[in-house]
Amino acid sequence: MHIAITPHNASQSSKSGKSTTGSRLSSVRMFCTPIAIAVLAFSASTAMARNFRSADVHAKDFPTNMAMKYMGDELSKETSGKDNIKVFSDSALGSEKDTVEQVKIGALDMVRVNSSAFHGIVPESVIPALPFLFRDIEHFRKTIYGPQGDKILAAFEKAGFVGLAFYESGARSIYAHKPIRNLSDTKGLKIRVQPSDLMVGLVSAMGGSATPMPYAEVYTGLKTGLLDAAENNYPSYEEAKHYESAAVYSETFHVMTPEVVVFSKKIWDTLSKEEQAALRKSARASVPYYVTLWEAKEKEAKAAVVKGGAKIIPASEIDRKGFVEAEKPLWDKFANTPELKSLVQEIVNTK
Ligand code: GTR
Repeated sequence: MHIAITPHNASQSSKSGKSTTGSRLSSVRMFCTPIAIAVLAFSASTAMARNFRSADVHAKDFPTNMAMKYMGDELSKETSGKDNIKVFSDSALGSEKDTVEQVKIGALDMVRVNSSAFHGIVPESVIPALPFLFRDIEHFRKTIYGPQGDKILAAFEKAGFVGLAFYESGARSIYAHKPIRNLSDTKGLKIRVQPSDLMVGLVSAMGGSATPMPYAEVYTGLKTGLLDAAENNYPSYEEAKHYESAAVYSETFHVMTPEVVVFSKKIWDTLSKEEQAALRKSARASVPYYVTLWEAKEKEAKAAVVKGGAKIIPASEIDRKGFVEAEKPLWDKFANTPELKSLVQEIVNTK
């Protein structure tokens, strides 16, 4: 029987310098009856307060981080003040790739990243990032906050992660020093992408030269001319001040890759059933809270970049048909098993 009483961030030292966790373990060995085990496991799981550490590349007041704070408050209520969440914002713990690796090995409890950070790890995570998959935000919400999203979240488990929630991230568009209206405008441009094979493929299909790099480095990349362009939603375009050097935002709306909140499976397995249920419940509760903040943020950010001098090329001026045709082969390339294809079909068929 496995008794989970050693969460790495909740160890308490006794005066002798020996950890209480350690002395509990020796008691378990001495009184290894089912009742003793149950009592000890219970007292261990009720006694240890935990402040789960989570990472994010965005600033403290960005909707993702406000939602994590909300999730922490809910978690605290659910566990009578025992558990909470501490957010490390602004890439303080590294890039999205770095923090996902920390979560995988259990060095970090949880993370909120864009799901593109999982493209190489969880094949199902690629699906909601397929270019031009969603007809609109309603289509996205019906599926990704619905049964298809649940299936994709469940798939994180095989890779050592517990998928807790998706958050929408609007649509990503290309910004450069010039307008992007059709494929001839993207040809030859050096365009920063998130480190993901799908995103590299997406830009290559537009005739661009894809340059994967972490979010925190894009500002300098654009400023120094290492990059001609990048792609993101309005809130990130504004937050990271990319509009200072790539002042034309063309509404290509090419992907709607969601944000995802994941927990380390390694640490999850040390939690009580009650804590696991409380985490799942508080993550679910954070979604409508997030959506309200996100909707307001998208509008605010768009107004702020225009105020800051950015020019917007509206979706009505973009050759969407041309981009859709160029990107369509990526669906078969990345949804390359019968299971993945049927999940894509389910999403497409959802009205
Ligand atoms: C943002 C997303 C971040 C990060 C960033 C990027 O939209 O919220 O998590 O992935 O894009 O482009 O690196």
